[in-house]
Amino acid sequence: MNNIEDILVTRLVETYFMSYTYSVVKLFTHQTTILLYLVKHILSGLTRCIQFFSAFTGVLFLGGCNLDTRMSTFVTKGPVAETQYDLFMLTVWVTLGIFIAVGGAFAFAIIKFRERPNDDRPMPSQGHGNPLVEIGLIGASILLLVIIAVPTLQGIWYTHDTPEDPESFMGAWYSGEELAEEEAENPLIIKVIGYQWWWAFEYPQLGITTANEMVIPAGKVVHLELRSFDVIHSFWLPRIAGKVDLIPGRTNSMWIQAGDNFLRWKEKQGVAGPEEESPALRADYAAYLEDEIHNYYYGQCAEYCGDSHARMHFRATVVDNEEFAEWVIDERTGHGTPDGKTWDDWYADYADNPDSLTGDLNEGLKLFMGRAKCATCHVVKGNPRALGVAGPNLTNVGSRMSIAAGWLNHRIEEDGSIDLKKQYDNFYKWIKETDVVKPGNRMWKAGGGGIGELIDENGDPALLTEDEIHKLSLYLQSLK
Ligand code: HEC
Ligand SMILES: [Cu+2]
Repeated sequence: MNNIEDILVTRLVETYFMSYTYSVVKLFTHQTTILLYLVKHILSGLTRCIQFFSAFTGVLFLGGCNLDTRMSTFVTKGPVAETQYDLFMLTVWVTLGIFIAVGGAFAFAIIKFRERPNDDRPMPSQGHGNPLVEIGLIGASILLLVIIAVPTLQGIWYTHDTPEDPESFMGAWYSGEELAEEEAENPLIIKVIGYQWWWAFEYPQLGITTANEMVIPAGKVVHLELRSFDVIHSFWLPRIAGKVDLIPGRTNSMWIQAGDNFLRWKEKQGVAGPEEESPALRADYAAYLEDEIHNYYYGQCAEYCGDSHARMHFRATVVDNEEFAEWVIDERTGHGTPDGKTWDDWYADYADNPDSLTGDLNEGLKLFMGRAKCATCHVVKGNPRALGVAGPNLTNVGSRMSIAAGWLNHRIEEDGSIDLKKQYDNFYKWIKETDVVKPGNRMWKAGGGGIGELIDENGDPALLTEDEIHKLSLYLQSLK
């Protein structure tokens, strides 16, 4: 029902933001055609001419309003996005030059040789096949393409080859323990796995996995390995890096960096010499990371991948080194039982005397492990029996700012905190009508395993009741 609408919206969004060369060239070719058409048809009336130009500039101004959105490719945070932005602008200038030259010649010809009333001038001489002009134009086109192609290729290699930056080596900034020795000279590695329609983020060096909201340190190189579980997806975190596809059966790689490293930042500040180093300068750099980079970034799957593609978002939380280490510990520790029993005791009660486990959270957990079958698809770190991997890892899901791969938000934009009421509503809504929130998703129907297919002892459909959903929602909120 919503699919066509989703596809349309996604396509529009994609087209709008797309920074591929061909779209730019196309845009300008179209503009030339439209402009010529308009010039031809409105020249007779000066008023219409004025209308046209005010509309044209109006459109330009409207475009200007949108540059600083949360998924803008124009407000870059870090070297990868910056390189891609520079390439985009180079392409814009080259194509703008072509547009002005071609459009100008066209407009000139149309105006100069237009038909006038009672025009009895003879037909101008018709020239054809001047070798100098033809070779010149071909040469100019080749030159322009080379001007675009060389930095494009450089940009592709730049994005692909993770730089060796000693300041980004895990050993240089990661303050948590348990770092295997050989990892000290590697950057942080994250395995990004695309699923219809959500993302898993594995941190192999740290032994943790999270979903839909990746956490990365500010100013450090992060190496990404991109894989897909099913169809082609595309990783796109506009402010930090452009798109790279996740392709079934192969691993693509790229690197990202939220903010500049010390060296690059110094160069931009115009601080002399790469060797320049002082505590005051370091403090300024730390302030730059804190004020400009430390933030919450919005990403989106950028390759049409099925029903809920438009609802396959993700987030990147950029934190400082200490916060990162704390987050890793939180993720590793996971969760205990609602009233502090050991898991062994809880499971003993659950088997022998489930009625002794009372209270909303215990009820929620019992449903999670039992009738609602949540644990068959979801991991909750700490809980030794919640080991399912068909869905997102739910460790600390109560601390995340969104669920359903970023589609249901509960982040308060002003201060970055969680709106608890909204969070509850989102969990509730998600469990109650998963299929409506994200059409086609794999939690609702999974070939006899999804929650839209729950059955009772007699084999009759038995969807979760409102009270059950309430308790499950409270339980999920407590996972933080
Ligand atoms: C058949 C496997 C399966 C079962 C059973 C299942 N889930 Fe899921 N769950 C998924 C999948 C797949 C997703 C990702 C859906 C998407 O975003 O497209 C998901 C997503 C979620 C999310 C959002 C996580 C995030 O970070 O976006 C929550 C919360 C969740 N499930 C809770 C539950 C609860 C509670 C139950 C039990 C009532 C449950 N799930 C049962 C597969 C399952
Ligand atoms: Cu996708």
